Amino acid sequence: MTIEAEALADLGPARRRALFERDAGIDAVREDVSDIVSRVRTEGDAALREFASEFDGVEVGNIDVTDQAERAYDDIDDDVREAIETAIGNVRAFHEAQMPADWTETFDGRELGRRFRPVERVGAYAPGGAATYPSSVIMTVVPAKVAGVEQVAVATPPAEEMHPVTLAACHAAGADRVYAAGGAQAIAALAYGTETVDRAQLIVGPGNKWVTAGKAEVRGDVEIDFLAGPSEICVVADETADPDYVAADLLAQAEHDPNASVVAVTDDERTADAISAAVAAHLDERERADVIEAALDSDASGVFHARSMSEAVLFAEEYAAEHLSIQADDDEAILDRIDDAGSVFLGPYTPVAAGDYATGTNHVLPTNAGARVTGGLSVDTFLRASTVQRLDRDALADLRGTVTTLANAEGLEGHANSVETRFTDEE
Ligand code: HSO
Ligand code: ZN
Repeated sequence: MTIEAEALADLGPARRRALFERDAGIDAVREDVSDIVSRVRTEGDAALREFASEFDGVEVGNIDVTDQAERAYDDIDDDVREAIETAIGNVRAFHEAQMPADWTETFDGRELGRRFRPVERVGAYAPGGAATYPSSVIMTVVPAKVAGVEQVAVATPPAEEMHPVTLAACHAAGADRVYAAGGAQAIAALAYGTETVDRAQLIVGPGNKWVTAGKAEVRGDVEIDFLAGPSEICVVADETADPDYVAADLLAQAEHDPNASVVAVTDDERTADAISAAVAAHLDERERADVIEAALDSDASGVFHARSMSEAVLFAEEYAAEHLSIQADDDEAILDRIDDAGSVFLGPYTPVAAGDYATGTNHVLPTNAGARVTGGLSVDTFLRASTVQRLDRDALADLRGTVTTLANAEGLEGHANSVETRFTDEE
């Protein structure tokens, strides 16, 4: 198949909607997911086993597979263990650098501060099945541990034999529990608890449309990070970009999921044609060509040429990609004009795959234009901030009139009195 380059100016409203209001199939499964969640909520482990048999074709023995993780770590190939440790080291360093410090500031007898404390129990989802994601274990567990979370549980789909590298990554990253549970049923188990699965206070991690719809369903009863659905990439390129590099990056993210959305936009028509040709030329070389082809076929994917870099930049801003790759001469000037992006990859030697595994940045990022309102997973996800204050008598006297006036304006005389009573000996 070929993916023809298209002019941005020719896109109709339906196509623009498909590109800018991506739903990645989530709406279509909401009803089924709602049933799955309520079954797990009422039937616990029995429902988890039944869904494992129905959806994963696996008769699950132990749902808690924590004890397999250490063995898997010892048994995997040395080069895989080393790669896991290198990735963990880089992710840990980047997230340690983000840790906020408690602070207090005193002025005019008013002491004000903020202190950060970790959430206690976190559930992390690591996709499995069509593709397995030990790297997602690293991206969720390591930041949680850096933030100081005591109990981190990983849920990952069951299999006749659990994926050894995922299990090894759980051990290396410091997961406290590992559950063989996948899909919306795993999210429900983490949200409400079962006989085996401990209830989490916060659920994080990426997933397919079932997992993402599951997180949307339980949100409210439990905290979630954000909706991190099928992968997306937007490459902004100029005529200096190497079309083969751009095509390789599009094909890479497309192999995640038939619902992945991959776009490239350039101000140069010849570059757009060259990227399209490179995509067509290399598609068949990829092992997961069938998944890639489905993603490329979607109305939410495409290669576009704009009449100017400004038009290309506007497109990228509106698209609000999970991954924004800028392969252009003046990449920083382009980046200066784009606010909405989950994670940004600058220059020809920064493929998104480098951040997926090893630069140290987090790969759990908002999709479906969530980047308009939130960033990706970070230590902040796992911390809550309390504010702290102390006033001396003079400082309260300074605020006395303000508080009393506003309290009375709200008809809350008791609030006013709680201040006034501290000054009665003066009158
Ligand atoms: N690109 C995915 C993360 C991933 N890639 C995991 C490879 N493995 C979502 O950011
Ligand atoms: Zn990826």
